[in-house]
Amino acid sequence: MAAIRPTEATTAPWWRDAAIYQVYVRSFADGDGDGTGDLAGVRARLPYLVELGVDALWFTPWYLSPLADGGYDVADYRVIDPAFGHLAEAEKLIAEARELGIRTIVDIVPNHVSDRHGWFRAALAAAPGSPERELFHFREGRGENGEIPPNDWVSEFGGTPWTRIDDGQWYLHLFAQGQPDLNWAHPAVRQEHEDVLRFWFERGVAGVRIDSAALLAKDPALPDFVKGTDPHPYVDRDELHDIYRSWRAIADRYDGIFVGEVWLPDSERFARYLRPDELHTAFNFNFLACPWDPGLLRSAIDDTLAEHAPVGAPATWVLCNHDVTRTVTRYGREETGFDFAAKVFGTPTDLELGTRRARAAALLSLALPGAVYLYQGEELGLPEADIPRDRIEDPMHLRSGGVDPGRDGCRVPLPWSADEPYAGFGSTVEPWLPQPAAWASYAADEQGTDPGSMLTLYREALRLRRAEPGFAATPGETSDGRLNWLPSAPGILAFTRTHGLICVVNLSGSPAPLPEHDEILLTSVPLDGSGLLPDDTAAWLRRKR
Ligand code: TEU
Repeated sequence: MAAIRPTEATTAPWWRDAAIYQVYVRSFADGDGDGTGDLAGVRARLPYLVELGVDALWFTPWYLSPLADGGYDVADYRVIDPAFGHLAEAEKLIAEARELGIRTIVDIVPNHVSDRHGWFRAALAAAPGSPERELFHFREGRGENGEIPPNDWVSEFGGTPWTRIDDGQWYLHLFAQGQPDLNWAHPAVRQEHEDVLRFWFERGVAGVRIDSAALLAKDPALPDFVKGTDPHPYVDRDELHDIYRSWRAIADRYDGIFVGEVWLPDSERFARYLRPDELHTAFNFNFLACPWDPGLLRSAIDDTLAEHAPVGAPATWVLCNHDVTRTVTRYGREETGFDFAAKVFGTPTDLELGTRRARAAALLSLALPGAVYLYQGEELGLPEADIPRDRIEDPMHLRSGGVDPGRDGCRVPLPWSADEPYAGFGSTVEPWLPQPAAWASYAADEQGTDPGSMLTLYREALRLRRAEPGFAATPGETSDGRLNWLPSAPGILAFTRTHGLICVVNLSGSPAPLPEHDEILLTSVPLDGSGLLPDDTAAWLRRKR
């Protein structure tokens, strides 16, 4: 039933070249009609994911949560939020997907818990200095009456990362107020997370995505932040590597894998997380944030491969996720790179241009050596949605005083069928985030029968990527770095993989000749017969000799 790669590639570990689909459960499909996506919705859509041709699903947090940050505020790791379903259903989903050849990756958020988590409630009920408070970072404030936060850090979501409670102490939260940071110097914190890993591996998951993986460890003195200080008081501290080594030992017992969310500009520091006894993979944010520019893309690809090679880890290629501007929108703007700080309301966007580039970028990223991540709706070419301001729930927006548009624009419930209410999301009431008026025109059912749709392109590309041995990781080869640039004109990215496969992308501004080839496997838009590749277009070719 599950398609497996032909011949020689069958023994390379699956995660070295997997296509992994990110499911934002709340917005994927609504099985019970209440306006929120759920596990029943995912189970009903498994055939769609099989047809799409993905190897694994990464589920954003599905645990019990008051949703102060879309589920990244976890109240209990061993309980599925009732809005999504229940534990037995998650187990069923994991098993059903596996039967269909699709593995499951769960999302663990070790930096913080929800303020409704049992540990934090106990800490609030206990006295300053109590063992319960030791699991978090509680401190006295500064100033005459302790009215000034304990240090000058800034929350990842803006404002101070400290909240004062009734007895006068403050607690640290690098993200929203409802996400108190755990004290990773405490052995009980380590013990608990190791148990949680075992809990999910025991339930058949194949991997774990580690949220904010470089932020867990803090300088115990929690000093003010002095720019340029090394080590940083809370980013990329050496203590983390010991934590991930013990996690790796657990994963190895279950044949499980990790993908770390590691945003670090320094590639040498980044690669340290990917040493053979630490994480298997980490997200490649340099590629995700890279503008649509041939020189910058080529350097991002080269740098990525060069930084992974010495540690033997496969690269990951990501164009979009639940935190960033949707690909077709980003590429249709003047600034085609991604930067949290640059997000503003009302940015002019040329969606036709953005979509054309996103189609080419899909073929580029799917042709690169390593694993590739695809965010739900990317295969439908969904644009970033404008959410009415009074409906935005994202704490990034709320904590910016309404200035930052936040991340809800990429989290809108998916359109499944053009003719059904709420574009077939499954709800009988309005979904938790409103869908734009044009949403039905992106519906999966219509795209599925349209040869020119984004969905058809992704299906075809994923099918070829799986069928062609030239796209696969080679067993025994640890760098997966088999990419050779072809000499080409300025603005053209052209490279070969093995078995004669060629990927070429034209960013030169005008039509360009195709590299020498015997066969055209796939193009991001139909070619006109002139033998030229139009601007902002990609092709997969084969050369027999
Ligand atoms: O994102 C982490 C995150 O937001 C930071 O890495 C930030 O993007 C970076 O420091 C740039 O400033 C994860 C989740 O993906 C996100 O949805 C959550 O809101 C966040 O963690 C908190 O759990």
